[in-house]
Amino acid sequence: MNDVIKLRPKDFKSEVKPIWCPGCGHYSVLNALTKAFAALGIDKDNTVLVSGIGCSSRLPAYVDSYGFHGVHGRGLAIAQGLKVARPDLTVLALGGDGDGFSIGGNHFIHACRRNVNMTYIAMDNEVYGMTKGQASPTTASDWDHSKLTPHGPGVRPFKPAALALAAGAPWIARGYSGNPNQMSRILAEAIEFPGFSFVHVLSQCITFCPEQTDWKAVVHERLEPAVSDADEAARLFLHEDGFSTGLLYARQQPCYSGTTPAAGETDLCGGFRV
Ligand SMILES: Cc1ncc(C[n+]2csc(CCOP(=O)(O)OP(=O)(O)O)c2C)c(N)n1
Repeated sequence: MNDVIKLRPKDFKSEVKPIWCPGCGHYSVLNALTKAFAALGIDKDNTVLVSGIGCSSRLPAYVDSYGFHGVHGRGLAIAQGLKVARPDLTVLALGGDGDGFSIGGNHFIHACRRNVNMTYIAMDNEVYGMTKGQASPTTASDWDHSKLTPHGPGVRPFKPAALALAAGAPWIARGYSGNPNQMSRILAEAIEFPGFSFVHVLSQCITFCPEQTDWKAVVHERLEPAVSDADEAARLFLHEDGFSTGLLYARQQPCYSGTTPAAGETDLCGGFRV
């Protein structure tokens, strides 16, 4: 008889050692994700992590599954294409706030409305960590630590969850690196959700934003059940403080699965022949 071997979280870690700074929130996302994979009994051979560029986007190298390290801001485009071409795979895209909301912002809103069955994890530290601390779309307007914006970026940060909702995302949750157990549960639910699941993670960068250690005093769990009405969710996302965690919004919507190929048209390379 063949016993099914149950993998532990550490079995999902690769042999590559993370080179993130001490105290970086991304360690916690890695731990929460491998714990979620173990809890779900994820098949490594059929799982692909796709990322762009940034400290957070290094994460696929640290996981023992398939990975695709793309170019800056393009992880979602690659991940959606992969999932549509290979619906049998578990596909996750991940990266940072600079990667996902600045250069990749257009892909983000269209991924939300397209609703391909995959998970997107945005590790938001409100700064470009890898390029040493410039402002991103979620940086506070008066954050004056960067030489490029010595008086602060001067423009209002946007709220990723509100943007995701407005663009049509069917499932929106928020995690916090200081609460890896809750994050692991959120990630497991996100992977199981049949549609585009967006996990906004507050993942501190204490190297360039040491004040983010204060997040632990303001982050709070939202205890009410997830909102399923879009109007109610809009009110929630526009007025909440951005620090409420948990599954915030969930609603079943039709998924995009690509156009059905005509008989005999399953050769993906065909489209690229000249
Ligand atoms: C086309 C392009 N523009 C700019 C860069 C430089 N670059 C590399 S990482 C990065 C920002 C990463 O910040 P974020 O996505 O917030 O991730 P973090 O490092 O904070 O985890 C930038 C601007 C690049 N690699 N490619």
